[in-house]
Amino acid sequence: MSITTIERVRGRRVWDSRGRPTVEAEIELASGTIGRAIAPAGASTGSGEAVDLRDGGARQGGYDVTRAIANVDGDIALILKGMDAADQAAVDGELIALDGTAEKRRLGGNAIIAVSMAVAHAAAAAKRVPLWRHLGATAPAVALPEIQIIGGGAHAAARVDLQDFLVIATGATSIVEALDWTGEVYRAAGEILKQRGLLQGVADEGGWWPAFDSNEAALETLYAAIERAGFTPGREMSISLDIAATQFFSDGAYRLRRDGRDMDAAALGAMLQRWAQDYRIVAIEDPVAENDRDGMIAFTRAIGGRCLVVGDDFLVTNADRIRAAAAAGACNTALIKPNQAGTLTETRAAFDAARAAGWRTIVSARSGETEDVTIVHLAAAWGADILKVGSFTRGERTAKWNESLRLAEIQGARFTRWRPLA
Ligand code: 2PG
Ligand code: MG
Repeated sequence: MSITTIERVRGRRVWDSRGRPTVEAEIELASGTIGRAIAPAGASTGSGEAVDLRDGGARQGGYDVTRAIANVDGDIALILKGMDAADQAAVDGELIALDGTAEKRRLGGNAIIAVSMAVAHAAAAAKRVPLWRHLGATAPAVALPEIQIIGGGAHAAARVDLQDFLVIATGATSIVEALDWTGEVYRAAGEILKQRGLLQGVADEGGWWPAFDSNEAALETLYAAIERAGFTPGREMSISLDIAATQFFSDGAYRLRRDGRDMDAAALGAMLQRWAQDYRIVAIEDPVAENDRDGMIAFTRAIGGRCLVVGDDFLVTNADRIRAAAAAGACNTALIKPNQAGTLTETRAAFDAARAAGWRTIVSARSGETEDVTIVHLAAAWGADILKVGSFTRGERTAKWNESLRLAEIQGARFTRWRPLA
């Protein structure tokens, strides 16, 4: 027995930023050290993701997680007791084998990812090192933030069809500067929306939720907000978009309700290309529906090296899918969400596959989040290019940005600046 031998595993029912129950896993080691982690949850989920196991029925709108918690307390606790928390690959291998399904539908991806991450936290605590160091880095690499200013799609009752209107501080030389500038743009956007009488509230991830007449009006407003804050779009502060196109794809067409238009992939792609040029957009996520492989290849080819083409629902943090997409020329950037993969080991494999393909990497939170900051440490340990965590407000978001600020103060820390593709 060593200080990192797992003594006890238990689940706790805690709450997320949408007011829904979620799974916290707690691992106690022989040394008495404890590690905890909480599963996040998506709203615009890809069909290939690890399954988020919910109770169904009437309680908590069907979102309760008592079955997932019971799996942590039962089968998972039984199999992990006595294992070494420092051997993440072995722990994750057992979790995958115990579940036995490709989608982690038996134990629940939410139960498994919470346990997988909590094991890493426990091992780090036993070694008395921060998580980023336990994960193998000698100094943290603080990722460039990608921050939502305006929310739409599934996160804002489809008030606009597109899901995220974000900014990336492409001219920033430090995390402090990147967050300062984002704060100015967030405030400027709020002022513009208030003046125009468009403000309604905030979307699921904390971005402004306005009443725009069209999707492009949201883009124009964000462009204006960057200028009002004293920056040049495409220079210091640039726009990025998460189209989340699966959400408005039905019966063979992309249906932009806000614009009163139905489009095919080619027309949608042509519109996005025009926007990319007119609004100096530097990254576009899920520009086509999750199963539209040909559309993704065509879009990636057409936009060339001018823009990050990010696969989220299209890749679902799956190493095999990333390799296949890279071979086919679809996407040039992977969104990395641990709960899509289900274990830390599989998340790392997806990250490595993206790197091996010469792609950029974006470690990402979900729309349903908590105070858990594990992803900030993953990004810092692995050297992700970008960290995407929703907006600039609300505690579950600021928990991550503030942790980034702390990591940046550590001796030897580096900030990952924007690098254009070509
Ligand atoms: C996304 C995420 C975060 P969700 O689509 O990238 O913005 O949303 O967690 O709902 O999938
Ligand atoms: Mg997305």
